[in-house]
Amino acid sequence: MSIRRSAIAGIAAVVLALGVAELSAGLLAGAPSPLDALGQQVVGLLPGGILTFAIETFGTANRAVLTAVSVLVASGLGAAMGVASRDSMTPAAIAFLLAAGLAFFASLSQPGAGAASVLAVLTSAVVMGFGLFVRLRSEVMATPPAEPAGEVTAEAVAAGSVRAPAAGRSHRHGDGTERDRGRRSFLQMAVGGVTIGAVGGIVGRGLLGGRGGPLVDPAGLALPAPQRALSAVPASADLARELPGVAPLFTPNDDFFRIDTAIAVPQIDPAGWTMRIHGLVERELVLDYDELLSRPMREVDATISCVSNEVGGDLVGNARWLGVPLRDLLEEAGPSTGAEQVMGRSVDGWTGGFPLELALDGREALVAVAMNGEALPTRHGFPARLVVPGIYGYVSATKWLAGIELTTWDVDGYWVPRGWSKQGPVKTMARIDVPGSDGSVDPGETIVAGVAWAPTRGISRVELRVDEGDWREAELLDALSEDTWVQWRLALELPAGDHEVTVRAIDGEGELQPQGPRPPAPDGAEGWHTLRVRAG
Ligand SMILES: Nc1nc2c(c(=O)[nH]1)N[C@H]1C(S)=C(S)[C@@H](COP(=O)(O)O)O[C@H]1N2
Ligand SMILES: [Mo]
Repeated sequence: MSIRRSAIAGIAAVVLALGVAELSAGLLAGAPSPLDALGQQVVGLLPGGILTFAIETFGTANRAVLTAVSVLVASGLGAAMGVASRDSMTPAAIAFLLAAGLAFFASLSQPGAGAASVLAVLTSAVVMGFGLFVRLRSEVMATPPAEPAGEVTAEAVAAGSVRAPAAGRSHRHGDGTERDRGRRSFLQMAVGGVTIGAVGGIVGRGLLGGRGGPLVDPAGLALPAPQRALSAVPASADLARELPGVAPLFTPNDDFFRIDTAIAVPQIDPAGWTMRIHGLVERELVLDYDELLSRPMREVDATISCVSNEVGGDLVGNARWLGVPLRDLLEEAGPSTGAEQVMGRSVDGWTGGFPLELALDGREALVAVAMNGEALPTRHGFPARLVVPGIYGYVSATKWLAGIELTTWDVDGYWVPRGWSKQGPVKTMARIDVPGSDGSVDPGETIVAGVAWAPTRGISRVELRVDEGDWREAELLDALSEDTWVQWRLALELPAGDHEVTVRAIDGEGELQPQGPRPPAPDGAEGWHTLRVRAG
C-alpha cells in the first residue's frame, strides 16, 4: 500500500469519524460534542499565558479556531495512523479505541452528559471511521501494483487471482484499466468519506449550537420583582444620547463583553438545575431555580470588568443586575469557623474565589438571575451567576453557577495557578470614548467624553490634559451608584496640529488613578488613557 494512499485512507477515516461523531451528538440528547469536549480538556491543560493570549486574541471566535485546529491535528494523526497501519490493522484499531476512550471521558466531564448517549455517539463514529479505513485499505490491496506482476491469463482470471480487464479499453499495461478502476474507486470512497464527514460535522455542530431541546429561552422568562425597584433612568441622563460613541450608561446585553473558558456555552435547563451552598457552612443549602427566584430580590447597578482589560479597552460593561443578595444566602447557610473564601463553582468546572469578608462588608454582591431587565442570556451565565462589585470577573463573577463553596484561603480558583493574582480589586480607570480612536477633529473647540470607574469607591473627579498642559476638571454626569462607571465630558480647545489628550480619574476616596503603565497581568492594567488627536 503506497504511503500516500495509506495517509489519504487514514485522513478520510478520521474526518468521517469526526463528522459522524458531531452529527450523532447533535441528534442525541445528553451527548456533548466530542470535539468540543476534547478541546475543553486541552484548554484546561494549556499554560495560563497561552490560554489568556488565545482568549484575548480570538475572543468569541475561540470555538471556531479550536475546531479548525482540532480538525487539522486530527487529520495529521489520521495520516500517521494510515501510514503506520500499512502492514497491519492493529495500529489503526488501537488509535480509534484510544481516541474514543479519551473522547468518552472528556465528554462525560461536560455538563449534562449521559454515558449511554456518549457511548452511542462514539460507537457510531468508530464503526463508520474504522469501517471506512478497512474498506479503503482492502481496495488498495485488491488493486494490482503499478508494474504488471505477470500476465493476465485466462487461468488467473478464472482462478480469481486477477480481475479481468474491462473490455473495450486499451492501456499501456495489461492491468492498466484494472489499476485505474481500483484507484478510482479508492478515491471515490475517500472523497465520499471526507464529504459525508464534513457535511455531517457542519450539520451536527449546527444542531449542537442551536440545541433547543428542553431548554427555555431566557429572554422569554418571567422575572420576579425586586423588593425595592431602582428608579428608571431617563434617557436624558445618558450622555450617549447626545454624544454617540460614548459608552451608554447601561451596556446592552447583546454588546456586553464576554470572557470565559467555555468552548461550547453551557446550555442549562432551569427545570433540572440546582445550586448548592456548601463547604465550611453550618447548614448546606440547595436551591432550585424556582426557589432562588422566590427569595427576596434586589436590583444593583454595577460595572464589571475583566482583569485582562487594557488601558482604553472594552472588556468592561455596566448593567442593572437582579438577584438574591449573596450575603442573605451565606448568612442562612452560616459560615463555619475557618471559612475564609467564597468559591464560585460553575457547571463547567470553572472556579473563582474571593475573601469571605467581601461578601459580608456591605457591598452589594448578588447571585444574579437577570441583567438589564432580562433573564441572564446564556452567554452571560444563565440561569444564575455571581456579580461582586469591586473585584475583577476572574475572582468573582462565576457564570452558570453550580454552587458556592466556603473554603479556606489556600484553595485556588481557576486563574490563580495560571499566573493571575490571588486577589483582584478593580483598579480605578478612565477611558476616552469620543473622539474615537482615529482621533481626527476640526481645529477649535472639541468635546472629549468617556467613562470612568472605580466600583465600590466611586469616582469623585475626572481630569484631562492636552499635551503637557495643565490638568482640567471634566464635568461628571450623575452616577448611578458608586459601583458603576460614570460618564464625563469636557470641551477642549485644540489648535490645528497633532495633540495628545490624556485622562485620569480620582476615586471616591480621593485616591488618584495610578499612572502606571502596567500590563493586565497579573492583577489588572494601570495607566492614564491617552489619545492622539489630529486637529485640522
Ligand atoms: N463559568 C465561568 N464563569 C466565568 C468565567 C469563565 O471562564 N467560566 N470567566 C470569568 C471572567 S474572567 C470574567 S471577566 C467574567 C466575564 O463575564 P461576562 O462574560 O458575562 O462579561 O466572567 C467570569 N465568569
Ligand atoms: Mo476576566
